[in-house]
Amino acid sequence: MNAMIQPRGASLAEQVEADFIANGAHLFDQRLEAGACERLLADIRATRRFDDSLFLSEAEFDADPQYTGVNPRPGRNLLEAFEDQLGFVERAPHIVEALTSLLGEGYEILNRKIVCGVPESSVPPWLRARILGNPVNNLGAYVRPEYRDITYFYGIDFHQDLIDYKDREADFLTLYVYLHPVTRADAPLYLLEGSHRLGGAVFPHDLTPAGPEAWTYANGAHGQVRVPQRVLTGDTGFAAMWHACTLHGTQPDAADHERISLRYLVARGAAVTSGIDAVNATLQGPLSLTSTREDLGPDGAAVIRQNTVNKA
Ligand SMILES: O=C(O)CCC(=O)C(=O)O
Repeated sequence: MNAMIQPRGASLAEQVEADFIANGAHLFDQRLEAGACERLLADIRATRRFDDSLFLSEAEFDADPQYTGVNPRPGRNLLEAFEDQLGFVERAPHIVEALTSLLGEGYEILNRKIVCGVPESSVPPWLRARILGNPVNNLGAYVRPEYRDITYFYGIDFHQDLIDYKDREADFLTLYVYLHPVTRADAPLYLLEGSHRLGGAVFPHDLTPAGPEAWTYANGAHGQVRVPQRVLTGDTGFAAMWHACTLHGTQPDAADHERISLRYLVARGAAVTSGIDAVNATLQGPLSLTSTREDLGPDGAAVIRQNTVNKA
């Protein structure tokens, strides 16, 4: 990422704020402790087989399709079982410094969960045929209820994390951690640098290819920008955070094994003002949306079939 040039000796806090203003994201140079990542990963992997046994049969699904309420929630979130192992993320001094700089003292974890990129070999053929071309392939609807304590993706098109927070101001960010090496084949995050500048926008987004690894992104009356695409490959313990309006997505996992990551949403808490205000003051679009998406029908099933990140 083209980090904004800072004077020599700029603190991490200054660098993080400058990166959020310029790019809508900060990639940490310092990795989280590899041993702690590996132990947590082994414990997660020991809870289930990440193969087609995760899924309902087509007949079971069709008997009672449930598209909503299928993500982890309090009381059904595997990360709760590993709470006492999360200090390597939540108390890592550089993570705390970065979060405090943007969100102020007393920041609040809104949500934390395990996210799995499911490889093609684990997705039953009937399901692959059904979801082909969908923009959001969160597979929760098709997963057996006892396994819905993790979020499973078979790719998700470019979106803002504001998508799940209608009427909420973009006063939060996403912190994302790789628990093992992630190559281009392991469903790495694709992040569009600087896309946050146009503020909140309704999903799906107006993106046109603009040369290799770049897009022209438009948000109606709020303008148009050329945004470089950054593919977040990284080693065990790689961590990044991005603004709630930064576009990002993943392609289906092309490896022969699942990709397992941690995803946190962290919001401003008691602080009245914090670095995020300085970032948000630079946006030229809305800070909140009354409606965030138009890809779903009333039952939560996809009605728009298009996918941009898969063409990246
Ligand atoms: O992990 C993934 O494949 C996608 C994660 C993501 O974009 C999200 O949860 O917002």
